[in-house]
Amino acid sequence: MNHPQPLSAHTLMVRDLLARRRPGYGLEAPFYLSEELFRADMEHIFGAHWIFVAVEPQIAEAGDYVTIDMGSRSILIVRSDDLQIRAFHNVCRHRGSRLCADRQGVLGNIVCPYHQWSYDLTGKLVHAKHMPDDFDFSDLNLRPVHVRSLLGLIFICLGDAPPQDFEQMATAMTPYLAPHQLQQCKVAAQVDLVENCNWKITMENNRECYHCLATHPELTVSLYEHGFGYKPDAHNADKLQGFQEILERSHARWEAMGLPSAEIDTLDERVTGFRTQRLPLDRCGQSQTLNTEVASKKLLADFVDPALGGLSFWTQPNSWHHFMSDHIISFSVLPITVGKTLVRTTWCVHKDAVEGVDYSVENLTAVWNATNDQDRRLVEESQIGIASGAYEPGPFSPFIEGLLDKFCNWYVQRLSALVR
Ligand code: 3BY
Ligand code: FES
Ligand code: FE
Repeated sequence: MNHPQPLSAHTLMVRDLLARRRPGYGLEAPFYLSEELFRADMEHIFGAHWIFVAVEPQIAEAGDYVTIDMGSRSILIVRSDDLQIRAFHNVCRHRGSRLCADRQGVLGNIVCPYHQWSYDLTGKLVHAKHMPDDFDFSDLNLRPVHVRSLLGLIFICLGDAPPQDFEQMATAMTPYLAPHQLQQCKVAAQVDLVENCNWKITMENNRECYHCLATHPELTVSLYEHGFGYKPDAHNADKLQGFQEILERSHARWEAMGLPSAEIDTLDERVTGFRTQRLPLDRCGQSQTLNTEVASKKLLADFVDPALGGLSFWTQPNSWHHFMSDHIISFSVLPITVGKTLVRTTWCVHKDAVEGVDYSVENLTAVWNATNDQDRRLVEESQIGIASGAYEPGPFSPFIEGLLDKFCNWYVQRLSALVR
């Protein structure tokens, strides 16, 4: 007969913290500071969910690869000769060397730098010198990682049994994303920013615009103040009504053009929680640029109207994206250590857009480079305050921090389901 194992002190501590979380309030300090919680996050959140890591234009051709680091993990993502996208643990089956140290490049075979064991792009071990004649290569293929592309957005799952509801997200999102044709784009710029904070502080900051007006002068040129998940209160009802009218008019226009625009929100209802909505942009309404006009004259796909607002797509636990008429911007948040987080921002334009003619990288990246840097300062100050010992979780605004609450709800639910 199986006797249940007693729970370890660590598991009890995590379960106690999860059980104590007050909905509508922030998380307690150990969630941002404790090595044990970080291990739980890496095992149960980043080790078991669909994680957004890259876009297909980064690996457009056979042999192209990128490597992704999450905590101590390193993952190799390649496009094989049959043009499939494949992902593997970036670890040699001989004595464990990391295979590819670079962030991106082109490969014929995957050759280990240590003793040159070689794997083809399907992960099959094809060459190992000085091994016995009857050596069985077939046991020693690279360990695969689950990988899915949602119309060019690449997600991986390190768990053995990936959440099945990725399919539901893909089905719901396909009509929204398909018109922008990310797979026909090229990467115009990619910037890595390391933030000295826990990854959840980075994500929480993304899930509210309470801070936007005071912090983001460049972004709020194009972003409507009331466009980010506000609920009416006594002070903003009029302005919100005004935004609602703009939203309805814009949605009617875009839907008539075959561009789905209505909100879908499953952020704290699904394992693979996500949210989308096409949001009008202010002024010229074209793009998240300093003058709100398109950054690339060569529009995406077959678009002729530059004023398509921004289709936003947010996924749990680690990404957000804005699809506009002229470019697509994607953000992937990847934990490095408990107090260090990578924010990788990727700007894509039409693959035929010519730098210096159709767009400049400086203009394309100006708003979000500035915004990311402003956010970096906010999240680093939060980490410092939370680490000071005086922090206690405070209440969220029920009017403008609803999506932040959903992020925390999702996180607490998922960890509670998996920490045993
Ligand atoms: O880009 C986003 O998803 C939002 C918009 C404003 C706050 N946050 C950065
Ligand atoms: Fe890779 Fe030896 S560790 S070939
Ligand atoms: Fe911000």
